Amino acid sequence: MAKPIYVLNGPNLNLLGKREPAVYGHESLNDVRARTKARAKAVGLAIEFRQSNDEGELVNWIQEARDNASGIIVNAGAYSHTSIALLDALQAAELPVIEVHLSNIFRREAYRQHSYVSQAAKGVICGLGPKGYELALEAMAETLAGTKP
Ligand code: CA2
Repeated sequence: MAKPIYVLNGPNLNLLGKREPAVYGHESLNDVRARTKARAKAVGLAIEFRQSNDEGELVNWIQEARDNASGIIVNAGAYSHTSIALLDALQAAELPVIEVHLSNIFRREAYRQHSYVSQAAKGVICGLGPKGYELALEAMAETLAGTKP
């Protein structure tokens, strides 16, 4: 059995659908999990979908992914803009990484317009809401199948 794709979500993403719908939409993180899982199944992949508000826990999960996953899709939330620890862990994982953001970080505050995570990512999807997770799954499937350089 192929190893799953780790889909890792950072701080405050557990609040999705509960506040700030104008920025993040109406879907809960559980809704996002369901659509991501369905898309994964459609492209022949399995996912391990997790969320943590704790930077160290995210680092531990990325280290775990090195042995147990075939790729990482990550929305590191605000840690994207601050965390060299997450960047180091992602680079050490030596796995394909795709970064996702629900909002278009380039239309927002200047402090959201740089992501450390991006330096470890094969690609970045932002501004497309929960659909971005599905697109990341498709891109990951193509990457793992070797059909995309
Ligand atoms: O657009 C994204 O996906 C973000 O990663 C979301 C983060 C934000 O810090 C990043 O700059 C961009 C925030 C996570 C969600 O925060 C919420 C706060 C209140 C209500 C709902 C979600």
